[in-house]
Order: sequence, then structure tokens, then C-alpha cells
Amino acid sequence: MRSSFTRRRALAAAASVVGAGAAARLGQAAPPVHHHQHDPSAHTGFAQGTTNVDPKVNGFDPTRIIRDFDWGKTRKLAGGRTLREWELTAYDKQIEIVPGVKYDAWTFNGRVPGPTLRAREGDLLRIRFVNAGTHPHTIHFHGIHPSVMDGTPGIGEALGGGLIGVGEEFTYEFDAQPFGLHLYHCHASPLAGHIAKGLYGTFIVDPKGGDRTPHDEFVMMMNAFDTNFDNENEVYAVNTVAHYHMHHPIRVTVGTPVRIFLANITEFDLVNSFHLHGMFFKVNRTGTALSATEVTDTLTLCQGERAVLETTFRYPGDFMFHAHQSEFAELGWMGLFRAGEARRDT
Ligand SMILES: [Cu+2]
Repeated sequence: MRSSFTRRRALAAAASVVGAGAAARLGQAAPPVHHHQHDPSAHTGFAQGTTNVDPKVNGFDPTRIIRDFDWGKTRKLAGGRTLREWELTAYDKQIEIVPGVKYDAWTFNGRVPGPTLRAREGDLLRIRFVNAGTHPHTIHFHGIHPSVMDGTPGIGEALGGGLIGVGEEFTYEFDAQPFGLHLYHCHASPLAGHIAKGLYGTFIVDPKGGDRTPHDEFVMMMNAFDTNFDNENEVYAVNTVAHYHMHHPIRVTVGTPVRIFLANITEFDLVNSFHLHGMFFKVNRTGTALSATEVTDTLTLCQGERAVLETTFRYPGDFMFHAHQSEFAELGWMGLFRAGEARRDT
């Protein structure tokens, strides 16, 4: 069944300012209206006066996902090396991406994005992939690895790799290298379709010899949804739920360094971008160096590109972040950081 939630109608809804009215116009049940009299986030266009998707509906909470780093199950191998293991199961699941708008997603472990896998450079990684979905899939990891472990259809199939059929499984095994901010995603054909359905996640390799300096860390996948399958996105977000962090600002502390692992997994639009209000940030493209290459307040990433951003909020209050393509922002890709003063214990 084709969804009636088109880009044109979504934009018209966004322009109407009040989300509850927008939902009604789209023929969806209008969500209850909350008036945030003392909430500075109330002055923010589309998000104003609406509630957002209840995390219980999806079984995952964007506020948790943004800080959820999965280090896997570990054990020491002979010689002292760390083996890190995960299990990723692909299965179909309907998710809610805007209040009242459902999307028939394909997920890793029931989430979009999938778990954020995190390792240290030089670890041995083992990822057991089970295809419990309705189409053949793969997991293609970015990074350095043998070809059979690449998760590309037609490559390494004699050794069990390549396309993994429905009901089949395969265990990917490779070294964690190089350090940086990588992706994993299904590489089955048609590629854009399999990625856009939700089969992706972030894969972080920390540099050997200790962690990066401690920061309050967030993972943000800039993603989008083509709800009527016309190869054009109707909904944009970070980590899936449109406007989620307009309603649930990301709490940060003035003076505490912040690190954002930012990835662009958007299909059907060539570029996406990240703009932060009231602050500048340091940029480290692909996270493969320890020093910044750029200081800016707006970063553009092509499909599949990512960057590590670092900053420290200097003033308390709300600071918006959003795609600098206004259209994407209005269709869901905007949120707020809420910076609070550090607690002073006397
Ligand atoms: Cu797939």
C-alpha cells in the first residue's frame, strides 16, 4: 500500500507552523497539544505545540540512542588482544517517524539506526549476522578488511560471504582498523533502497594507546525516509524521529567538552549538512586524525561521509542544530542542545 504522506504535503504541513494542525491536514489523528509556557523550545516552527513519537511505540528512544555506544561482548585472547563480539539480526519492523506516520522499516536489532558498534584499534572483531528479514541482505563495514568480509553481493560467496539469504547467517571477522568514524550498512541491490529502509549504523574505532580525550559524546546519523517510494524523501531527522530533539533537547553542560560523531546516511539527496547555533566546532573528517582540520559552524557531508565534531558550550540556554538546507530542517531535521551550568558543589 502506498502512503499518502508526500513531500509536497509534508512541506505544506511544516509551513502551517502548528504540528497538530499539520497532522490533521494529512488525514492523521492529531496528537494532543501541549503548551510549553516556560519552555524556550516552544518558539520553533513546526515543532511548536506538538508532542513527539512515544519511544515505547518504536521500542527505542532517540535520547538513549544518541549516547548509546555498544562495546560488544569482550574477552582477552592469548597474547592479550581483545576479541569483541556482537550479534546483529536483520528483521522487518514498522516504526513511527513522525507522530501518526508509520514506516515499514528494515532494521538491525529492531532499531534505526542500528546499534553503534565501538571498538579500539587493533581489537579482533566478530559480528554474527542473522538475516531474519524478508529479503537477502549483507553487512558491509567500512574499514580495512579481507574481501570475503566486505559484505558485497557476489564477492566471497564461495566462502559464505556476499549476499546472505533469508534465514541464513554469516559471521564477519576482521581487525579494527583504521581508527576513525565508520559506517556499516546493507549492500544488497538496489543499494539505495536497502539503505533507505533502515539497514545502517555507525562503527567507531578509537585510536590505540587510549581513548580520545574524555568528552560528552553523541552519535548522530543524519537520515531520511521516502514514505511513498518515489525516490524522494518526505521526512528528515537525526537518528530517525523527526523533530525529536525539539521536544527532548539534548542536555549538555557549559564548559564540558562535547564530541559529536556525525554521519550522513541520507539516500536520494546528494548532500546533507549540520549547522550549530551560537557556537563553532572543530571538524575532523572521518575521525582518522586526532587534530582538527577545520573550525566552522556548518558542515556539509555527501552520502556516506562522516566527521567528528568537537566543541564546548560557553553559554547556558538552548542552541538549535539543524540541516542548513531549510527544506530538510522543516521536514524534521532540527533539534536543540540545552546547555546547563555545571553544578557547583561547595
Ligand atoms: Cu538489504
